[in-house]
Amino acid sequence: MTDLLTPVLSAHWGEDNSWKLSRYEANGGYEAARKALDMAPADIISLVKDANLRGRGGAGFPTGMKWSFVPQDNPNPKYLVVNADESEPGTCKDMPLMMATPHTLVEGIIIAAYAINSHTAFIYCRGEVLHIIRRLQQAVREAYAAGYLGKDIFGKGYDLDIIVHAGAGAYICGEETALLDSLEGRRGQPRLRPPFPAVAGLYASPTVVNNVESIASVPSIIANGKDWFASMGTEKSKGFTLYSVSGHVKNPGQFEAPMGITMRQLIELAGGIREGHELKFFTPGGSSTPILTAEHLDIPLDYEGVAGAGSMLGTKALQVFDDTVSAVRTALRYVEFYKHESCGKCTPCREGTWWLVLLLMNFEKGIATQGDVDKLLDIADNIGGRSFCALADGAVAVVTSFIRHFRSEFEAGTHTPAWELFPYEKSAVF
Ligand code: L3W
Repeated sequence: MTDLLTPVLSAHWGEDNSWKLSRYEANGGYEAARKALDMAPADIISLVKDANLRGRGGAGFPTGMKWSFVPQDNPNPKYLVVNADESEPGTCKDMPLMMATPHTLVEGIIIAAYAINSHTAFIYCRGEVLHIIRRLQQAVREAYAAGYLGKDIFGKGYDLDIIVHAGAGAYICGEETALLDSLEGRRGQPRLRPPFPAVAGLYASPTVVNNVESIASVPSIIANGKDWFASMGTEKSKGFTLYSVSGHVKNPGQFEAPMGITMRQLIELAGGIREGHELKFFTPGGSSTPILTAEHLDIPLDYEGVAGAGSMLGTKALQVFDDTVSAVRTALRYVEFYKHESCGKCTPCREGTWWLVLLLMNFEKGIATQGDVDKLLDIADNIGGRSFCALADGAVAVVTSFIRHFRSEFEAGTHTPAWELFPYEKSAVF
């Protein structure tokens, strides 16, 4: 099974002092950045476009295309912002990457910032992960000391500063426009798009927001070429990627493999489902993606295959749940998360997630009534697509997909209220 793995980003994670500049350079680090600074920015963008690198933060938007949206005739400074606010439940790929080989990210930032003509880049990281923030700061300090950041990088006449910024720990700040508001010092709440950040982002200037893994993948594309990258993966989803497998498998962890590997293969790589149990359901990409079940074990985990199965690839965070798990309780636990993390800016999300939790608690307690399943679906229908950002859609995906696959479990937790069985008692109750 291990021949399915394609370690590129994770190739050196196990080495001593893998986070240090000296170790990174011993493994060929910063060669790609040197090469890139000899290229024309437009050629770098074309290369990344041709490699067909798609954003690894959840949406799969083509990275090179995003870079090409930056209007170079805009007189404002251009910014690169790395979204390191990894918070999607089950997602734990960017954190180990930044902990083990932070220089991969720094090198990717140099290349990406140069390509979009930016001289200031930010890494926006969750505030709680102090160890990661310190590791990033250490790597940035090392890069400055070596002349790889600051003025006249590698003596090639290009200047770049990187600022590591700690957020305060809010899921919503992983949404790119809320992240930008937070970075500007305001409460992190989503902005209306358009305008997209590429046109008017940080301080209303052209800004590219990319996920950690997307940026960290760039040096290997510069070093090995577009054909190498495009030789991995499926027709429309190219390259390697980090899958986070957690839950009821024997060996949970990060698995770096081509786009399009199947869930069955990933579960085998993770040692299989724990002894004596069977798969009940899994999330293909964190909790914001509709759950799938055993019948979906052989779909390719790429943007198209997962979409065809009625879900999304999202952050490639595969949470595996076996037959000991209650569908109702899991749905409640997930939706409680969205209710807690809702920024409150828009009504469908603020009120809707509250109502979803209230109803799901009744199912969990066994006091839901006949018709509450449809009420749940009706509330979900009134939230979906009506909120400011995708947070509420994540809560909707939980509810609708759990009911689609496990409606009978929800119905088993309902009862017919006494006043419907005995109309006389209704007047007694009210
Ligand atoms: C310029 C246009 N730029 C789109 C850019 C846009 C963004 C990127 C993707 O949500 C998903 C979400 C989560 N001109 C553009 C344009 N762009 N059209 O392309 O945009 P979009 O709207 O498709 O997605 P998004 O808002 O970035 C990401 C899902 O990922 N997810 C991940 C969650 C992860 C976290 C975390 O760990 N912090 O929150 C999981 O499934 O639900 O659907 O850059 O500007 N015409």
